[in-house]
Amino acid sequence: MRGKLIVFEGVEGSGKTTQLQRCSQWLEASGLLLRLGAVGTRRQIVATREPGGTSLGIGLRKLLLEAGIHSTPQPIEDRAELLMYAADRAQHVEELLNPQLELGAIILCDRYTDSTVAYQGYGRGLDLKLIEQLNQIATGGLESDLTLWLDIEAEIGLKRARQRGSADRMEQADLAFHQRVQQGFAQLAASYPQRIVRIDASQSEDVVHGAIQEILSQRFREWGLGNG
Ligand code: Z5A
Repeated sequence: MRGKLIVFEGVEGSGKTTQLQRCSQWLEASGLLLRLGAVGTRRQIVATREPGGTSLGIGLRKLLLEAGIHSTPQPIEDRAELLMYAADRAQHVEELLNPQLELGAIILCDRYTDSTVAYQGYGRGLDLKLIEQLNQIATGGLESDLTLWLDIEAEIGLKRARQRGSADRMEQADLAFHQRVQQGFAQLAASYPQRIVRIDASQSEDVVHGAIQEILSQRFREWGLGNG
């Protein structure tokens, strides 16, 4: 049976990376997922991210997040940035996501198409229809099966991210930018209630992890992939 694409979304410092890692460890250890086919092979759990889920993507990620901080003095233009995220995604879908889904993997992906709507659309103010078309081209129509939106005020998320160390190019954008991004995620969650589930990410790591476990256990049962 084809696998599932589960995406973690939210503003900086919302806890996506932390929760994705915990979720991956939990899925590996829990035995929650039914085995595949008659021989009973385990489903692969694949953790990946955008930008940077392929070797091309690693190069693009470096350019996107570091340009203008250390080396090139010229800022990346907004439309150029949009196309770089799209190129990263097109490669990721073809090289990793679709082949792994065909093999039945459960993919946990740190950011996907909604980030482009939130950051380049709401944050930078680029045309939302154009972004929708570009997402369609980059993904060939591959949508997430479930998106976990870790909802937290932009200010609190940024504070967490900055406590961690030096800020990259996107983290250096002003607070108003990150608040527009946050509004973008809220708008997306309101528009796609079936696909996007909101989680209160201002709570402790353990409480957020517990909420994710509950949501995923239920979804796996609905999808016919879970035990019990
Ligand atoms: N971007 C875009 O513009 N368009 C696109 O289409 C795509 C991406 C795909 C990716 O950078 C950048 O690309 C991103 C958007 C843009 N902008 N930025 N910057 P990234 O992958 O390096 O950064 P990120 O995705 O924003 O991740 P992050 O800053 O690392 O945040 P996070 O993954 O959500 O949080 P975390 O690393 O798990 O936690 C941050 C800190 O908070 C850390 O010290 C934790 O220990 C702590 N933490 C986590 N959870 C909690 C709780 N519950 N309580 C207290 N403290 C916590």
